[in-house]
Amino acid sequence: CCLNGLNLHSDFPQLRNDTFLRAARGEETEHVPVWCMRQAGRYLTEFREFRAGKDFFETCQSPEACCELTLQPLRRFGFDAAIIFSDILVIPQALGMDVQMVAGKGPTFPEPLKEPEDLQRLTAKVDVGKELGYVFKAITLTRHKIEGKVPLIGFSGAPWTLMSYMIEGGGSNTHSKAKRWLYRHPEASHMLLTMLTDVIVEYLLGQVAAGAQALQVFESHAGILGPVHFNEYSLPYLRDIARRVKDELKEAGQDVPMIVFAKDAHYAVEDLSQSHYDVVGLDWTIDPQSARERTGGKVSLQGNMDPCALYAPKERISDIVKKMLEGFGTRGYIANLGHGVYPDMDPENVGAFVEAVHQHSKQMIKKI
Ligand code: 1CP
Repeated sequence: CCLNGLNLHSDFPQLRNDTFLRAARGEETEHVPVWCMRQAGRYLTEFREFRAGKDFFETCQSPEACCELTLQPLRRFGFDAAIIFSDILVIPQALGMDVQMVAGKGPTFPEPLKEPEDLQRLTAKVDVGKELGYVFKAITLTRHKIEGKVPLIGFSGAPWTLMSYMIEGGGSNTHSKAKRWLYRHPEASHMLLTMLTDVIVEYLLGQVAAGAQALQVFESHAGILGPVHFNEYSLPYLRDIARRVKDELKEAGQDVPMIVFAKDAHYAVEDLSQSHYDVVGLDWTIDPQSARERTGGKVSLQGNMDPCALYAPKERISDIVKKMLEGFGTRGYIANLGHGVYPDMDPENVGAFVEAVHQHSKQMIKKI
């Protein structure tokens, strides 16, 4: 009935395709499951039409809109999982920060954190159910409307990635304002990361209670940290999140796979494979075979085709997918891109990617 004091939703339609969940646990499958980061996005005409004239975060706050946008890519392609339509920046909003999505510019914080004193502006004890209940509602609704076709993934940004947005005030190439804090204000940095971690843990548990069947944590800005800073400001918090979420889930008798995606953190692949996550997501800068060797079968792997390979002709995509499958092997593997689909990509090529994963992997598995 309960998870961390939260009401566990049940009575969902029975899951008909659990390939993604089995692969996450390293179990046998008939084909390699596949989904794409940003599979709900602007490369789809129906997405652009639906979003036209609507504010981005208002869209995120509407459970019906999130449900529709989550389901759109499933109507076109044979994806083996869906990811709830939302954004990682709903957490800074829940902490009391103003975040707007500015057309042509991306997410913008009119009043970013500048100095440690600014931490006092943040809500000390966030009521996650109240501030982010709209995400939980979106998950419950979508889990019903998905009709058991595929599992639904919930997600959160990781502490360092969220911290960097809160200080930079938006996207950045250098992340120098946020990194300045790491060098100049290490204590305040740890304070902020701890605050974020506490909210993220509750937020992820709330998503499971609402119906999420897997969880992904996005450390999208890992690459800007070197190994030393990653070990101090990212990894301990990623570990803490997985351990705390897993402990609570275990107590509630829930088995929900967790995925960590630390973009451009190839130096940390061994550590990530021992950080309590079931799956390590990889970007395209790491070779599949060496990722396997370095993680030694301890976890499942997810990724990692260069998104730009979707610009290639379809036959070429098929060849690239075949090589990728041969590199990772078909067991304990979830095919994905190494980052999200870009808005100018051809949906047909996304379809070709999905088809190629299914077709080649079925043949490879038959031969074993
Ligand atoms: O108007 C629009 O539609 C804007 C484009 C867009 C979309 C489709 C944004 C703005 N966010 C999203 C949805 C989203 N964001 C999803 C759900 C959809 C899906 O994946 O199918 C998810 C999982 C995210 C997560 C997210 N948001 C991340 C982590 C993944 C990653 O890309 O590394 C990050 C970094 C963000 C911040 C963000 N939101 C949007 C943009 C353009 C950005 C990046 C800004 C920047 O740093 O430049």
